[in-house]
Amino acid sequence: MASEGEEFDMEEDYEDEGDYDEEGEDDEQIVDADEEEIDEAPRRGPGPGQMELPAALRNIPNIHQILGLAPQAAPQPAGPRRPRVDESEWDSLRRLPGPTQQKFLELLKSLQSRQQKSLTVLFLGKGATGKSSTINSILGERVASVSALGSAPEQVDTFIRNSQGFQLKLLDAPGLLNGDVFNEQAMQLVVRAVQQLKVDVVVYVDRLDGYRISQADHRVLRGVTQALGPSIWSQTVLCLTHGSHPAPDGLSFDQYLQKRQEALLKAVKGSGAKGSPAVVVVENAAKCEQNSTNQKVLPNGSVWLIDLMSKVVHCAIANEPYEWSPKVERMTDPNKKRRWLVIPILLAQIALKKFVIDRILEDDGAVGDQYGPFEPETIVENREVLQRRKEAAKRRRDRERTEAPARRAPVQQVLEDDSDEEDLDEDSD
Ligand SMILES: Nc1nc2c(ncn2[C@@H]2O[C@H](COP(=O)(O)OP(=O)(O)O)[C@@H](O)[C@H]2O)c(=O)[nH]1
Ligand SMILES: [Mg+2]
Repeated sequence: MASEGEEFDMEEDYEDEGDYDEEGEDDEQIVDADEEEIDEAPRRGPGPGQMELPAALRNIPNIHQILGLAPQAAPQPAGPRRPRVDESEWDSLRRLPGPTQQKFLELLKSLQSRQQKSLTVLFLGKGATGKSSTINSILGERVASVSALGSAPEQVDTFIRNSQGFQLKLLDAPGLLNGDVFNEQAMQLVVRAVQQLKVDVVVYVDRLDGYRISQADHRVLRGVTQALGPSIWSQTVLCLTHGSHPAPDGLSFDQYLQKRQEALLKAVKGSGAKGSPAVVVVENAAKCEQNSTNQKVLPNGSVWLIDLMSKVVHCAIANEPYEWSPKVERMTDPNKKRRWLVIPILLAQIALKKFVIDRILEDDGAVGDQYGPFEPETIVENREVLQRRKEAAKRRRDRERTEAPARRAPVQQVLEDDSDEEDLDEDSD
């Protein structure tokens, strides 16, 4: 068995790129997403009077003047890619083995019988774990672009397939790790996507063939919990790809899976998750074993595509759809967590000014001015005046409180107020 801290050599599995079961696929229909976009992009060739130089000459300084050619325009950087939305009838469902098709339709019907006409599933995880490949496996067509190195943080792509009045919506998110750092930018793209629709289930994708949970894994899990809220995990299915990888060190497949899922679930819990996701193992590669009805099976005989869809649908049935709310952000964003303290602190500051600082300043005015302290007798007099003013103000407030203001004649009120002022003036004299 690999020692603690060691991980599988991933290179071996990267060779599987493009090695999908395309049985019955019409190759002409399957267009790689990236190719499609490159074709649509306007081509930028040399303009009139310009000539494309051989690569060897391009770096020679002033080569265009030397050859008497118009300089070539600097290449324009490509803008960010727009999110891709691919919607069509789910014709490719017919390419899946018969029993898988039947089970899928049954599952969709069980949702429809609960008045649910769509199922939205968001695929999350680090890059190159198999999110896009798993989407392709479910749809039965190679529509999400697969890359051995994981795609650069781009966009959340949406694949919508309609079947008999039901809509399956699969959201393919960019990888959540950038080097060793949690990819905030990718997470923001995900948050923006889920702000616009209700997600029924999240499928968090990782690989079965990993032996340890790295700091980077913890960062990603914490990042997801913070961005989407701790209860997102109760409507998540943990999907482990590369399910045919041989179990190491004489372990049975089930023991191997047990170890890996325990470690991952512990890490999920450690991220602050509420609830624990169901676990499913998948094998997207064409080399995957098949049973007598051409369904792909894991080493333990499980028909994983059916297992995956069953767990996703059960998770959707068991939970209300996830709706992003700004509360999540307030709860998890350390800057916004203590916002409620703003008003109490403000009130405390006002009270401090009124009852402490103002009184000190008032007394300060009685004991001296900018030219220095007053004579002791003046201080005593000033303090007496202050005291009388306070008492008069208090008497007036008490009177105002006890007398109904509506019953008092305005003239009487004015007279009373004036008499108070006179008292004070007399006092101060
Ligand atoms: N052997 C094997 N390879 C897989 C599996 N799933 C994905 N891959 C390969 O892993 C690489 C990354 O897959 P991709 O779907 O692009 O990952 P994403 O970045 O998470 O979308 C590709 O080379 C796939 O061929 C799987 O279950 N088994
Ligand atoms: Mg991908």
